[in-house]
Amino acid sequence: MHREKTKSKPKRAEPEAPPPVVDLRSDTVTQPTAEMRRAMAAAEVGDDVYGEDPTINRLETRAAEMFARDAAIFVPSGTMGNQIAIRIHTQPGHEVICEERAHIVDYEMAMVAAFSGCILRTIRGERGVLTWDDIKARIRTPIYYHAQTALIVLENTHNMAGGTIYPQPLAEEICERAHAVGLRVHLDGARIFNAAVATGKSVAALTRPFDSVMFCLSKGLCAPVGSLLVGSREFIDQARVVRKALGGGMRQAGILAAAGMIALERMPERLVEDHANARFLADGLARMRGLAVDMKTVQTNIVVFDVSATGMTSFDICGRLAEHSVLASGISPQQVRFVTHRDVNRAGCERALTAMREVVEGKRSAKASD
Ligand code: TLP
Repeated sequence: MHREKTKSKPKRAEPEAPPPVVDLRSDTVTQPTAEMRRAMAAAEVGDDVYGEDPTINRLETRAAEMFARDAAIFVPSGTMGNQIAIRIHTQPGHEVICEERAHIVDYEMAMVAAFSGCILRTIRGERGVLTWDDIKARIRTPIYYHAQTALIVLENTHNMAGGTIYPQPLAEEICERAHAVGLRVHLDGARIFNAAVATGKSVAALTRPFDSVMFCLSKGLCAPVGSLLVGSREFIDQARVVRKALGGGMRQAGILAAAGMIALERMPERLVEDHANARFLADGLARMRGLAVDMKTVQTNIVVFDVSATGMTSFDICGRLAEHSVLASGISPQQVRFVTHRDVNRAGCERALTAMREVVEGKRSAKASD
């Protein structure tokens, strides 16, 4: 019997593998390093609520030493660290002064009100920086029917202003003058190691005049979880109570501290690479029509730029970038933020620029053919 030859099926082209994602949304997306994962697996642990976790104890001692303070406490997040500090430095009914775009204003919900019973008095500072004169003008007079100013919170580096570094003489002056009139000053130093690497100053020198400092291990330093609060022994003793009240007592947390220890000892030095990549991105973006970058703000690992002249919102742009496997954040309808970190190398930055060029130029050619 004659059998019809079965036709061989035409080969279907293999679908192309999508390019790896370039994630510039934040340095919080960094993965723990292989060394961190090994240290986590081998960590010696105990119950930290009993003060018996040796790895947590080592991390806290080392952090206090690096910041030249009496003591430190490990907290699950930067947000919890800031809120614990605000609670300790204030009483319900007080005012807290900070810059208008501070993390405690925009990204910690209304916790200053809900948890500490205070209101925020915000002031716009050029590139996120307030001077003593800006602050002095907003301190409440000591009349009993005014909410009294109790605390000033500064942010170094200033995230939403574009990763700007607080000029040290201004920080020193603010702390000195604030202390002279009985106010305390807390530093949100989530990215203080970026400031230290960029200025060549130690974190101890940058933070010396502040009453308390919060810094994060989980951003450019690549630890999976955790921040520390540093300050006087009395402040840290109080912080331990408030942390527990918030449900932040974390038992065998040495697993996290083991990664944190590597973050603290080994990761700061490589932040220079992130800073160079941020510069590279900013230079490329500044050359694209419709994008405006204030190059003076590009001091560390963050690039915030204005997209209004493209005719698109930041959210449209981020959506289109995502189609090119490049992720970024729209931080206001007009502004996009790129944050560089260990998991995006120079080639990734080049891809981000190519994608941005296509998004911006694509929009222009679509307009031209309208
Ligand atoms: N910042 C995050 C977001 O919450 C915006 C980011 O992607 O940059 N202080 C500053 C200055 C921060 O930038 C952040 C996180 C925090 C505090 C809070 O830290 P976590 O996220 O650990 O609560």
